[in-house]
Amino acid sequence: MIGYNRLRRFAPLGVAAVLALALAACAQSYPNSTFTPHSDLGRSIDFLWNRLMFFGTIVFVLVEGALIYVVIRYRRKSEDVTPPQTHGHVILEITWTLIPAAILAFIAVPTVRTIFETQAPAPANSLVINVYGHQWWWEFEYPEYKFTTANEIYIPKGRTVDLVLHAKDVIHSFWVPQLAGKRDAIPNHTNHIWFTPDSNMATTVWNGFCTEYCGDSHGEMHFRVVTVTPEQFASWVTRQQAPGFFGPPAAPPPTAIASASAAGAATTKSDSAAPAAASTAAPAAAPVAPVYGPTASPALLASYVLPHSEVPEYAIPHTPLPDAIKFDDKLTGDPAAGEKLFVGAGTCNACHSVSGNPLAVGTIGPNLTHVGSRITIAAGMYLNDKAHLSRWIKDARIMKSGVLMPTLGKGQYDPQTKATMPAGLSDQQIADLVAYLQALK
Ligand code: HEC
Ligand SMILES: [Cu+2]
Repeated sequence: MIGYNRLRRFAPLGVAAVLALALAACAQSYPNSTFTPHSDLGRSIDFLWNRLMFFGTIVFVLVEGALIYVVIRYRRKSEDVTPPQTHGHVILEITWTLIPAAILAFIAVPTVRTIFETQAPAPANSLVINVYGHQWWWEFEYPEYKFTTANEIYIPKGRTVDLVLHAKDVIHSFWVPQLAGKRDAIPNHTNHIWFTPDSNMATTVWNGFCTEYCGDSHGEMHFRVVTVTPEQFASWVTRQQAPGFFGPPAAPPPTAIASASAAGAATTKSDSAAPAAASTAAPAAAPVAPVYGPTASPALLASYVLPHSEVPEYAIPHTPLPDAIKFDDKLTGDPAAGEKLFVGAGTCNACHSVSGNPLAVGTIGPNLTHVGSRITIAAGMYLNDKAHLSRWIKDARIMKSGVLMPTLGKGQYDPQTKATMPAGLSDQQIADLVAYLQALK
């Protein structure tokens, strides 16, 4: 028998364990927890888990209880007495083979049913999104709407999404804990994962991860899923389909405004002066320096994108800026100059696309057509703002280990080639590029 003293010795331990459990239950929210699913797929997996946990706990308590009882009841009571020795017990052995077999069969039924349910082809009217895992970022293509984006997807609540998983290099795995996953993205093999986000859930952001080790920056291969209403989704799609543009329509330069108003005055004075006046006014009507991308229409600018003020705290990256990269943050950039640099001499356009710009069709890096409206850069590693963008362009390889994007800042050290860039972009040129990228809303 356990003595009273021994019980008293273990009591504080027991109390501490109970308290720890109770405190754990007080914690607020776990944004990356699978235990609060917001989709049909998430719930069916959660159901399976809960069920197995429930019956598993019963088996555990029974088996451990029996074990502890036997250990105490039949322990060797003194050095001189040998406990009775038994060999073999046919009925007992048959029983402890049959019971686990029955338990396994019992578990197998719901498990196999769920596997078949979730492996079946997606319903016909699903929203198809082609997912390509890259080291270390995600490419997302919406074939129905004919556009491509990276590291961030919007999906309408209540409509089934069918994610078609591919990989461009090594095996990756797709996981959004509160919505869906995990399922592997494998080179030369197509996997599907489909689910329907709850129609009554919030318009908000969910964290997604790569969950198959894929190299250096596997831990920094995140993405964001934004669940929106069908109306917000339709509006967001019109923005994504539009070519990369420069923000609000450019105002005509002051001299053009002056000549246009002069021409207007001339027309009211006499009809005979009108043809001459019209010819001088003509240049004023032409938009100013659209370069390659068209300027934004107000309707397009009004199209939906989740306001950054509504992004929940858990979806905002806090990776600190590396000290090794110095950048003059006071510089202001010129987006038009930035665009010229972007397509000049294969600097960025060798790897990046900006739709609408025939000179920027690279596919090695993320599509940047609307990069200015994204929450993060570098697959969720950094906040998408001037400080991070500029340092990223200056030395991406210090910002994120192993990236394909080269070190581009003049005089910067490239940790992959272990060389210092003799030539390269100046801080002013980088500021121009940042202004351009930020304008690509
Ligand atoms: C050799 C190909 C290559 C070149 C050249 C290149 N990039 Fe990249 N870029 C990449 C790759 C690959 C990534 C993705 C890295 C990651 O997140 O792991 C990337 C990521 C980015 C991102 C972050 C995008 C996002 O949504 O996460 C920006 C912004 C960017 N590059 C801008 C530029 C600019 C500006 C230039 C030219 C000055 C440039 N890149 C040149 C390959 C390249
Ligand atoms: Cu990975």
